[in-house]
Amino acid sequence: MSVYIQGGTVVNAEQSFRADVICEDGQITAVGKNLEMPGGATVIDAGGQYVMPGGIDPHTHMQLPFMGTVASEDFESGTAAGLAGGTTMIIDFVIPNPQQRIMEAYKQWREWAEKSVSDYSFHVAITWWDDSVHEDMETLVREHGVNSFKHFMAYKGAIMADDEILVNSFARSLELGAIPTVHAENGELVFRLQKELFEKGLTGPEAHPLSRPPECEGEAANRAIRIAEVLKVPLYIVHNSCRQSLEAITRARNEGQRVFGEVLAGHLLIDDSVYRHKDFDVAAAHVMSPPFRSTEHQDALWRGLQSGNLQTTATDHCCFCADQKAAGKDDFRLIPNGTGGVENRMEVLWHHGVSTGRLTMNEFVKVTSSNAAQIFNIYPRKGSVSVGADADIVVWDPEASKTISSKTDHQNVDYNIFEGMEIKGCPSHTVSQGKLVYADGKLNVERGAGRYVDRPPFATYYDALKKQAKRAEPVAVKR
Ligand code: DUC
Ligand code: ZN
Ligand code: ZN
Repeated sequence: MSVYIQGGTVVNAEQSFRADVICEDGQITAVGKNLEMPGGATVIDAGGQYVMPGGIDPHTHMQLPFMGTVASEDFESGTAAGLAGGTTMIIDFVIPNPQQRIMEAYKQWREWAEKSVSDYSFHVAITWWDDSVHEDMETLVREHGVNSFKHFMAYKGAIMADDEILVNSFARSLELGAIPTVHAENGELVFRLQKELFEKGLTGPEAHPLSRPPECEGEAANRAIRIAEVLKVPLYIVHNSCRQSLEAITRARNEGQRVFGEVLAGHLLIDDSVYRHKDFDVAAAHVMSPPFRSTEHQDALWRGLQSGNLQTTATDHCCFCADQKAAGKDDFRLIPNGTGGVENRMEVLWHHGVSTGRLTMNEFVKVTSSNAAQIFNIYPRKGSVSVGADADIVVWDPEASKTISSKTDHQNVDYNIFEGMEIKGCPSHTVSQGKLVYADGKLNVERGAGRYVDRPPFATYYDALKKQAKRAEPVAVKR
């Protein structure tokens, strides 16, 4: 099976150039001018279009059991929606229940994900601590291609990781050559504010952002950063939504600390007025954590992306339909947290990022694909249009336009947070593992075709970090 992408402009993170691209047996086998077409190849005419690495969404939650229900988008529908939007790989999350053996949860998620139509991988959440967690982390890194562990600093009474868990897990991550990641919100403060607001009679979705102010996020981001600093381990902070957490990241990076930051397409483009919408269903459809913020924060996040202090974009795709959101009709604390977007991330970022001049095309490739591949150690297998890379490619038509709507998208959720947004610049074709899976608005995917992608540990760099940590050891005074 081969695909010949003819006459386009290849856009990688580091450069753009005119070239044809040949994909054979799942890999890119040639990139150059006037290449000879392999016999029987599927031809994509990319004249006037950009040929870019398929997107990597490093933060999704397909069919997540959460807050008494299960996310409506499963691995099959969710990865298909991703392909329709040019995203050819997701990194989802295994989230064990506290006290559940993490290997058991990992196996469960692997089974659920077998029906994926595009490639995928898993971060594994550390929601509790004992010797079995310590042991299973090693098994996951050494035998199962996991190089990142996630910590929820919020969701008290459920999956929240307190400082003891953070310290144990961050230290273990360094030993194993894995990167810790955090959802940074101070769960104790959120719990208290939620209770206070509810008792004052604020029971609707308008209370959601008030219960999770930016200061709660800034505090948690800074705490995680300082813990990582003391333990000398790199850190990745997911879904930064506000100036406060960006400032904590920027400060740490300026001090030479290895801290990475992710931003969601939704946080860049949607403001907190949505929570004051008169219709409960609309307001509840936007309930996710951390919440959408005021425009002051959006401006800061764009600057973070432009300056390179935020490196990746994601969606936190975690879909719940209106009947599920209705669980919180009388109590905003019970609205299942989550919104979609895996299908729209790349097009809204192109429209609001590249077309506005905030990002160059190469920066767009970095923040939608290559940086995630590098941070999670799968580059250049993913995140690059180059010989030897996986043939995961999006052909981008800068002239195509559309209006985003849940009526026409492929996501399995009844509300699209970008509903009605008019955008210019969309994928015309998506190639996944060397097969043309999306063209002319139609998907042609195969259940189960997606592969689990192993992500190796960061051995060499971490060896140096461990030595550095050793050198810093204090010497006892002999008396
Ligand atoms: N935030 C959400 O909105 N949903 C899933 C988990 C999370 O952290
Ligand atoms: Zn989160
Ligand atoms: Zn999440």
